[in-house]
Amino acid sequence: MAMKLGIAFDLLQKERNERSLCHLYFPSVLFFLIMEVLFWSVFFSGKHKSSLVNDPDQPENSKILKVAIIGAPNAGKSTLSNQLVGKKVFAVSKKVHTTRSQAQGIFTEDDTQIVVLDTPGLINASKVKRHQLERSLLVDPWISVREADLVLVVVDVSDRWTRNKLGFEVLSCLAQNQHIPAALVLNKVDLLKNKSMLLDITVELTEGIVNGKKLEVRSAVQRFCEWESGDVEVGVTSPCPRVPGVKSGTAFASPAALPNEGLCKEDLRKLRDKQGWPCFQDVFMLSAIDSEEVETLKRYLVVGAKPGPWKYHSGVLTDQSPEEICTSAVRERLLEYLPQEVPYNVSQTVEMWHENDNGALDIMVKLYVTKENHLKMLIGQGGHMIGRIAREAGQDLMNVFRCEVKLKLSVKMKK
Ligand SMILES: Nc1nc2c(ncn2[C@@H]2O[C@H](COP(=O)(O)OP(=O)(O)OP(=O)(O)O)[C@@H](O)[C@H]2O)c(=O)[nH]1
Ligand SMILES: [Mg+2]
Repeated sequence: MAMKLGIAFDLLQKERNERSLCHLYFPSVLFFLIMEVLFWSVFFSGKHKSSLVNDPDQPENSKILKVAIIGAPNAGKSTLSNQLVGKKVFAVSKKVHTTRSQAQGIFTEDDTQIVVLDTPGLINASKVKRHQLERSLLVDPWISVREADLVLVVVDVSDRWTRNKLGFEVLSCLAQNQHIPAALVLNKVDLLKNKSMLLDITVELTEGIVNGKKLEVRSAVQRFCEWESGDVEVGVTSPCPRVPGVKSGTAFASPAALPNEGLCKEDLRKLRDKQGWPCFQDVFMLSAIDSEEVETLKRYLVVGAKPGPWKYHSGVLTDQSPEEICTSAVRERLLEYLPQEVPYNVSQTVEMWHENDNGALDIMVKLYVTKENHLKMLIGQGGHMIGRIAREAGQDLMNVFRCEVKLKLSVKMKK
């Protein structure tokens, strides 16, 4: 317990810094400490799921904002989501389609709760069919957007093939949900040598219109200072000009449940010719790997939250179960170390989940493969590969669960 308390205190110190609280008195330190220990003990004892269904604690003037993070595969959506939550609760990898279904991350600060909806990269039905991907990859981003109060569209500015045009799926999703405010996030700015290109990219991806006005280039920080001083209203949708080339109609008034469901052929054709979206209310330029750069966006979300009841208890960080966090940590390593199609053809089941008396977790996961050569690659010479994946995924789980984790992996051929 002493160790747990020590760790919780480190955690607390980090969060204190992140929140930039200037004055923390001893009783409030104790309060946070108790809350933190309470949360993690709920997590360890496998009762995390029940804490999700328990009534959220509601402060007097509770505020909430549900933010859907959408974009092309590999744009950095999960990296940004983790950074916003302040903990790594979503899998990240350099390969596409790391995120297979929508999941929620939560950060709660004072009276405000931000629910971050991380989504799979937006793709079309033919790709899903061709690569035999799960249906959740197709529909989950759309479902998340419909639930959201704000949509963040993430674009990888380091990808010179995609950075000058919003994908058709992104445009279609925005066009069918025009009633939901959206902001553009230009990500991976650290990889861009010539930063002045960001201005051209912004003009292209917004058609030169932001917040209903012709683009004025100002830094996000300056804009943030204006909100703080009350000069700019945040969280209010500005009247969006009709999307040029797409006629107004009932399709846009009633959001579609499924990709492209609400658009007629003519609308779809016009969207295909479009490059950007003129209805973004703001633009952010950042590197999601850098917590400081994400801070401005985080403040924007907090300031934009609306009065309303919280969705989760303040101690909850994600709606994923511990088992889901475990399989996604393993998956992350599979994507990292195995070539091309191998990780996409591995399925997993959690065979055992046991918490010891000393609080340590014993976990056994079985990996199923369909091909003999995949089996060999996954095990590696002398079990080197599987050992490495188990070790590193186990380490990730220790960081998330903040306890000793023994993760064992076994591999089996699926008949
Ligand atoms: N250099 C740099 N790399 C980044 C940044 N953001 C994300 N990445 C990297 O980009 C890769 C993809 O990141 P993810 O967060 O998994 O991307 P995603 O959009 O969630 O991907 P899918 O779930 O597959 O759609 C990872 O290797 C990240 O480390 C950034 O700001 N800078
Ligand atoms: Mg992802």
